Formats: sequence, structure tokens, C-alpha cells
Amino acid sequence: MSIRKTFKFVAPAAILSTMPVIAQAAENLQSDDFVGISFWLISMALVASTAFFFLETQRVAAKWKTSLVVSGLVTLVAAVHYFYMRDVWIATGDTPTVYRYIDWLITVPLLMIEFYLVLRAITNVSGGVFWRLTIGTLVMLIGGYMGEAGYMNVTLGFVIGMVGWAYILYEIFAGEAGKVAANDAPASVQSAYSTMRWIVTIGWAIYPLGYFFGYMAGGADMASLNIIYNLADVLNKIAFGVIIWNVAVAESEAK
Ligand SMILES: *C/C=C(C)/C=C/C=C(C)/C=C/C1=C(C)CCCC1(C)C
Repeated sequence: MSIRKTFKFVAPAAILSTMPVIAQAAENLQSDDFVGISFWLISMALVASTAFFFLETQRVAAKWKTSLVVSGLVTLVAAVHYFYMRDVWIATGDTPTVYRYIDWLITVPLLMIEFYLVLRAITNVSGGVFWRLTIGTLVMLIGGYMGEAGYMNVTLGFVIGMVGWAYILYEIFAGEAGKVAANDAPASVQSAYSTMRWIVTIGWAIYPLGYFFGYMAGGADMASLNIIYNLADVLNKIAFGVIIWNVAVAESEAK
């Protein structure tokens, strides 16, 4: 048989052979498993948001396109992690912590870059803003991971993580980024910037609270904790992207 003919038979067989695996995940989802359902809903919302952000790059001025691409990358990376987390939860009922941290390690620096990109679209900002936000992010996540995974005392990991987060908050409120936004940004960008930093303050607080109740205050109910994390991601990833999309459209049409 020629290679082409062989391929004709092998390809459909290979695709069919994966079907039971795909179907199995759906089969195992029970209609009263609200955590599993929330994983499903949010993974689909993340897929839809990705398509939306990427397609809308067509609509905005050139200098805003990168911000929308980065928003789409955040929801894309999160969507793929949600597929895995959903399966782990449905199959085992376990909390897929390691997937969350890998997701955070990629998406949180991308979210931080958004502050830099939004300011750069309107004025000159130094690369220092970018680096300080990246360093704050790494300290926050590596501290949290070491504590959560048992490489470090749980409380020490938490404290290091909090220091990283505090550094980020300082930069966006009172540091160079905050000053640039207050002095040089047009009204629409100022209001978007201000909503973005309140998301980083209040929306992000959910994760250290989860850590605190889950590991330091005697353990939390994992089902509730996962639902809370999942809802937090809707705010911190999808809504955050929508705010940027909104200001990008407004600023593109104003010119
Ligand atoms: C899309 C995912 C996001 C925005 C995840 C954010 C995660 C955090 C803000 C985690 C923060 C933590 C601390 C501030 C203290 C130590 C433990 C962490 C890592 C949970």
C-alpha cells in the first residue's frame, strides 16, 4: 500500500480511537458536580474570549493591537489549563494545584505586561516598569509555590508571596507606573488603568485568601475553594481583558 493510502486508513482510525477518551470526560461529569460544571463553563468562556480578543485586533488602532493579543494569550493559556484541571477534578475529585501554578506562571506576567503596554500606547514609559512588575510577579508566585508544594515552610512561602504582591501594588499605585498614569494619560485610559489596578488589589486577593484558609487556617473545603478560584479567574482574566478591549476601542475611535 502507498503511504498516502495507508494514511487514509490510519488517520480516521487514529481520530476514532481518541473518541472514547473525549467522550469519557463528558460521561463522568455528574449533573450535580457544580465544581466540574464550573470548570466546563469557564473553559468554554475562556475559549470564546480568546477568539473575541484575537478577532477584535482587526478593529483597533495599531498601537493597541499588542494589548489585545496579550489578553487573548492569557485566556488561551488559561483555557488549555482549564481543560486539564477539569479532567483531573472530574476523574479524581482532587484539586489540580500544580496546573494552577503553571497557568499563573505564564498568565500573571502577561497580565502585568498589560499595565506596561497600556501606558506605552499613550506615552513613553521606561523598561524599568516592565522589569519591576515581572520581578514582583516571580517573587509572589515562587514563594507561594514553594510553600504550597512543601519545599518551604507554609507561612514563610506565604510571607514571601505577599511581599511580591505588595511590591506590584506599590509600583502600579505609587511607583513610576502609577505616576505616569496619573500625569500623562487621557481620561479614558486613566479610568481603565484605575479599574485594572483595583482588580489586581481586590480580585487578586482571592488567591492568597485561598492559600491562607487552605493551608494555614486548618484547611478549607476544596470544592468551594475551586469554585472561588474559578470565578476569580473570570474577573481577573476575562473581565480584565474586556476593560483593555474597551479602552482600546474608545481610544482608537477617538482619533
Ligand atoms: C489568572 C490568574 C491570576 C491573576 C493569579 C493570581 C495569583 C495570585 C495573585 C497569587 C498570590 C499569592 C500571594 C499573594 C501570597 C502567596 C500565595 C499566592 C501565590 C497564592
